[in-house]
Amino acid sequence: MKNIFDAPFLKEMCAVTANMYRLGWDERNGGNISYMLDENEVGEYLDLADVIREIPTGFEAKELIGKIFIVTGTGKYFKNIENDPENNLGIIRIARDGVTAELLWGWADGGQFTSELPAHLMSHTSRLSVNPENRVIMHCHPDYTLAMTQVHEMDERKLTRTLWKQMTESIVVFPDGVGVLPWMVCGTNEIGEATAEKMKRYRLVVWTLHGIYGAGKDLDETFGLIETVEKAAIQYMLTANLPKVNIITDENLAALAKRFELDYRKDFLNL
Ligand code: 2HA
Ligand code: ZN
Repeated sequence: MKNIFDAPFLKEMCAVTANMYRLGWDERNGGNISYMLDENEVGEYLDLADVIREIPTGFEAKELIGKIFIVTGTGKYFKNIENDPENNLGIIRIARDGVTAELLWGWADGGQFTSELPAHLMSHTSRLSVNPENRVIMHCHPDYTLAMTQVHEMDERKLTRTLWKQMTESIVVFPDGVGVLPWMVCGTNEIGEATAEKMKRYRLVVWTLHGIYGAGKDLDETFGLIETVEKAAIQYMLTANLPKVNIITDENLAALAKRFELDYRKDFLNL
């Protein structure tokens, strides 16, 4: 059996969470990630028959039975993952009953998965139904995206248009736009269901006055989506109070869509 601390997926989780912490996206215990792993790859590092603990998830995830995820822990700090992954991360498999998580590794101090596990597992199910390649759900609290939810109308069409118009790359990176949820209590099945519903159409969902959810095929892609929204939000917050001299028009956006052959939300443009 290979050493789990050498596993590329574990190293990637350590690197991405350290990076997110340093960007200020994950203060204290803020943020959470779940990353679906390949069973054969995990089998090189762990005995898949050795279940350390069984933890109820509080809801049924039928479509994910047998799937294995590496997940951040509840109450754990992104700041600490890189130096102590075994207490701050866990590897779980959704058991045959669909409502139990089997702990295969991690949370050595008795911890468990993020309180947002319902939002994550429901979002995985949604994304897999539209893209079988999806493996990552990532949640964090980036400053400017969060600030924008205080001052910008939280309407999907209006928010997406504003983000697209902040910089040329926006529509290229998220042509599908951003979904929006109103303020809701977090850590509940309700916000999980609402997020997952949005995830059928969007890879990005902004939670008003809370943060953002991203979905993608790997950690890099998902991080890149959130990073691009945050960059556009920075542009907006730096310039919202200033008279605009130069702007990206709807015609400019349509020209970008043509050049990059984007499958984009045409109904979000006024043409
Ligand atoms: O994990 O970010 O939404 C802490 C949170 C809850
Ligand atoms: Zn949060």
